[in-house]
Amino acid sequence: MPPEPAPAPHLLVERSPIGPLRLPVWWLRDQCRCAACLHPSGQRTVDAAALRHATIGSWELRDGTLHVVWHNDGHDSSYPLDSLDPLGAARPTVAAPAYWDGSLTPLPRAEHDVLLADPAALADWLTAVDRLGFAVVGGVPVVDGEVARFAARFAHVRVTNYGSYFDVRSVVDPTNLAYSALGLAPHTDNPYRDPVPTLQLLHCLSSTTTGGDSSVVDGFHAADRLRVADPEAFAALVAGPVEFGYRDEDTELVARGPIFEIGAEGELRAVRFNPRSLHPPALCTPDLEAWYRGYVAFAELVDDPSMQVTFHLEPGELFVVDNRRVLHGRTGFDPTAGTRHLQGCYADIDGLRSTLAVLRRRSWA
Ligand code: NM2
Ligand code: OGA
Ligand code: ZN
Ligand code: ZN
Repeated sequence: MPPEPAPAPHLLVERSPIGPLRLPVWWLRDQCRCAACLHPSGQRTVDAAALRHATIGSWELRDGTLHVVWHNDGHDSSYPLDSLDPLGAARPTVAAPAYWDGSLTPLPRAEHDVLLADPAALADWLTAVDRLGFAVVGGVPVVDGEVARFAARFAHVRVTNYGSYFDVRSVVDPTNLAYSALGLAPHTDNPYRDPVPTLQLLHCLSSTTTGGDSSVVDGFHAADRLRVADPEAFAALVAGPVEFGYRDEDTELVARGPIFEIGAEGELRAVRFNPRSLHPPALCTPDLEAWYRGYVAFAELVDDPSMQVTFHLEPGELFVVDNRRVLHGRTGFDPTAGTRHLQGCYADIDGLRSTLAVLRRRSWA
């Protein structure tokens, strides 16, 4: 007997109100949203491995809906044509981030008690974090651990080797330069971690000394300026990856990644920039000279005051950064002239976006 012909991999609907359609059979079976295929939770129950057996028994187009009876298991599916979305129109597009520099005014800022009392104000503030990659809060209680409590109101705190939150002040024999009085050039935190925390918060508990001014820089804007000025150096920083590490008595972290991480559509997804924890690339690294040209030029760009938004955190003030995009730094301070005590914590931006989406669902935004 001759072998059975393989079933057609697609269904051709030559004449439909929305034009001719070529529908891959496995895709079509996967689109079914009947009560058996879509659990009341909203999660799909379609078994991916079983798609292999899907073959169409019969189909018809009636009242703007495609009806299919499946040959393999007798399942019935109905697809309103407008749900088939041939142009992909229903897919949400991600808004391109709005780049900023040191001229940004006013600063994205809100008062703590307003954020807690008014969901619309919280939605606006979270939107600023999402679009600009940073925002400030005033009037935060000057209480130990408040930074993590505040973060937990809109995201999930990321516990690390530094704890669920950590003190940032000058100590004798610091294990991390953040715990000294030295200035810190703009950087992203924890590139030696995989995955890198996507949010960082820093909350000021006391500040009576001189210096210790904070700055934030739009790393995507600076990277884009480098791309225009020196495409070859930019490409070397994309190609990476390079190694970052951190070690102390009971921690040893190493992770690899490029300085500039690029998404599927060529968009910037993340910047990793932290000279303190970089392991300089090996001599055999391809394009090493272009890499260093880009690395130094990027450091100059983010050090340029015209790119920086600068402020002095007072007790009760806090800022949050998107740690994949916005670099933060501080000027040095005099630890003998007074105190400077911040507390910080890490959290993740997926939780922030979820909170924002739920607020929008309830039309607070
Ligand atoms: N601290 C403040 O990524 C870094 O190593 C920056 C992080 C120690 C948690 C400092
Ligand atoms: C940090 C950091 C800045 C500051 O803790 O990661 O960069 O203002 N601190 O102390
Ligand atoms: Zn179904
Ligand atoms: Zn830092």
